[in-house]
Amino acid sequence: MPPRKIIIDTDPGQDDAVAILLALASPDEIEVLGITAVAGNVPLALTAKNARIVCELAGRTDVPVYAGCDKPLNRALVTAEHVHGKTGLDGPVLPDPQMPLAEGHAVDFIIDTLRAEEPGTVTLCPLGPLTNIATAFRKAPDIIDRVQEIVLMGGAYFEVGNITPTAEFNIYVDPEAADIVFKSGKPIVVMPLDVTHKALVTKSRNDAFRALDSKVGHAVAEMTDFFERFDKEKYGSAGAPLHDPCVTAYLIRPELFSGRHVNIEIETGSDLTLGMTVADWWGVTNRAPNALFMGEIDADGFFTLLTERLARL
Ligand SMILES: [Ca+2]
Repeated sequence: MPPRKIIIDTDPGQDDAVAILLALASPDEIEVLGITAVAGNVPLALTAKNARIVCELAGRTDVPVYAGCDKPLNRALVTAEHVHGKTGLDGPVLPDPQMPLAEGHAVDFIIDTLRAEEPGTVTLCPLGPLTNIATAFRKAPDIIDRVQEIVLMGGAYFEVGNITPTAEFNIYVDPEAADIVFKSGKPIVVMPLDVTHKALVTKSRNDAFRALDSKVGHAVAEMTDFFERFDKEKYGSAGAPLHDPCVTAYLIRPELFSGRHVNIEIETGSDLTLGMTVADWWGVTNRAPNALFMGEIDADGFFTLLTERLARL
């Protein structure tokens, strides 16, 4: 099997960084055609910079990084410095990137790539608000049919919300974009908080990153050290949830995850529940399933995979 071609759409973010590192460490399974930055955890200038910092950390300055949309489709940007720190990548001290941004807009890169590659061979991996993806779908509807699959981190059902009582951050920031993506008719795999809150970096798991005793191992350990302060205080959990790496881990070892094919609709109207992913988990409507919504993860298997792959960088 040739490696699966993907575009990573991202708002790094410490957990985005780990997701990207896992992909770049797995060339037998994953070919990263490019990385597209979007505004989310921090503003676009920082996410576009952080994506390049991560590529340089991995020694992969050949991967093009494009800057995309700097604000949601219809709304003001909401950011999450309270979780990720003011740079978005607080924790390790990493040098400013030397590699330049690729020329052109991320949305045009997504469109051009899908038009250039064989239909059904490119998977989109959104790790942030869905603004870039929705903008590409609106600007060039012909590319939707050419997408192989969308594997994204976002939403929640049993865990409900982390930025409001009922909404997960990525979907909340740009609910109109999420609505476009979930109505696209493409196969979608969703890694919601229900899964990612089970992917916790405990002390022993973080010690395993540090024990790699490499630049990448230390950087990841220091990122999760920073990241976990927020979650420990807020949820009393054992460590930081590694949200976004669930997406890239799924591409390598899908059997680590299980879920249900259900209908997902995005709340775009209510002020109270804006950005809620209304998942018909119990099949109580006749709305057609439009996503594989994950519910369980083999967390030990996930961290074993992650540590083994990060050791290759
Ligand atoms: Ca993210």
